[in-house]
Amino acid sequence: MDQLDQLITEAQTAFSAAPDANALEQAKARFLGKSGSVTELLKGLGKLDADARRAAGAEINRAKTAIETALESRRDALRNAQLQAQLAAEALDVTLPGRGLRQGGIHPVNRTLERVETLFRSIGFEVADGPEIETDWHNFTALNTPDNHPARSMHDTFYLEGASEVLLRTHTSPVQIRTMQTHAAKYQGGDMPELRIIAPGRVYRVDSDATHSPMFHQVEGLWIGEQISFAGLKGVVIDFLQRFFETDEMQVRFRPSFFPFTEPSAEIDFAFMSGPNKGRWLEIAGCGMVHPKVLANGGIDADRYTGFAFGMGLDRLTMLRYGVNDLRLFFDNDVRFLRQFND
Ligand code: 2NM
Repeated sequence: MDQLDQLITEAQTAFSAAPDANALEQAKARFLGKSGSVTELLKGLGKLDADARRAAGAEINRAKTAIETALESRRDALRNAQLQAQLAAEALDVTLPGRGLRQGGIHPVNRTLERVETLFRSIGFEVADGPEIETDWHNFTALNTPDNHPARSMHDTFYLEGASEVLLRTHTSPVQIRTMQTHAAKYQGGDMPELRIIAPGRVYRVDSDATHSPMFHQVEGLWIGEQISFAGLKGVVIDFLQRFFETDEMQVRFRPSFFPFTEPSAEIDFAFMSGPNKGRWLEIAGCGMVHPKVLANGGIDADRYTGFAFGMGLDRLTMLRYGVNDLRLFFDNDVRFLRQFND
């Protein structure tokens, strides 16, 4: 049986020397394969008589098991080595500090919006909103805009395809109409409390150059009650402009103008009394006393209540506050531009 022990040793040596799984399988064939040493020994058993065959068979099987065990243990060792190598190659230092999340920022126009909302809320206004896709009635007719008014033309207003009475709102006034209607309906036949709202949001006009974008942002204000006057309008607007631009060193003027939805109407200009824009009149808003027909379209008793309204561009407010000279910068969304408002 020296021969068998030697065979076992030979196999163990061969398996240990196999550098990888392939070499190991080839080494295995030399001992356990179809014409391997162990198989040949088993084939030789037929020539022995029964007793000798039983004894030799047992010994050969013991050797075979020992070789198989050696094979299995080498397979394990190679698998393990391979796994260790892979783990080492894919090593990850979980104790490293994270790279951090790149933080987003508030868009400058939204900064202005938040500021405008805060300022108006502080004097008792609520923020109203409504649909950007509007009916011709809410956007024009209810606002006393004549059928032949140029603003209604397809050169100025985006109409939805195949729908002559559905359009992208050209101002946020339809929100004012809708809010008036809801408010008036709530107090039908009784005393109606004052309505004080601003309506900010996206509006759309067929227009595109350095100072006009087909989509821009507007905020409109509306104050309706029993004693609401143009004097109140001037107070609210002047106070807002001084607080928004953080200076009292400012002149404000109301220039007579015309809007279908207000009477009388005015354009509002202001001029800084110091700083780089000192003495230059800047157009900032339009305003007026809400036309009685518009109040009536909002369901409000125009014999009892009056109101003022004003509208201005949030984009323009933002340009003036931060000294931005091209409106399109707000819509390119180049982070190098936007980051400057978030440092
Ligand atoms: C402006 C200028 C003047 C305005 C009118 C109304 C409504 F719906 F109450 F009649 N809201 N906003 C208005 C008036 C808007 O924007 C330049």
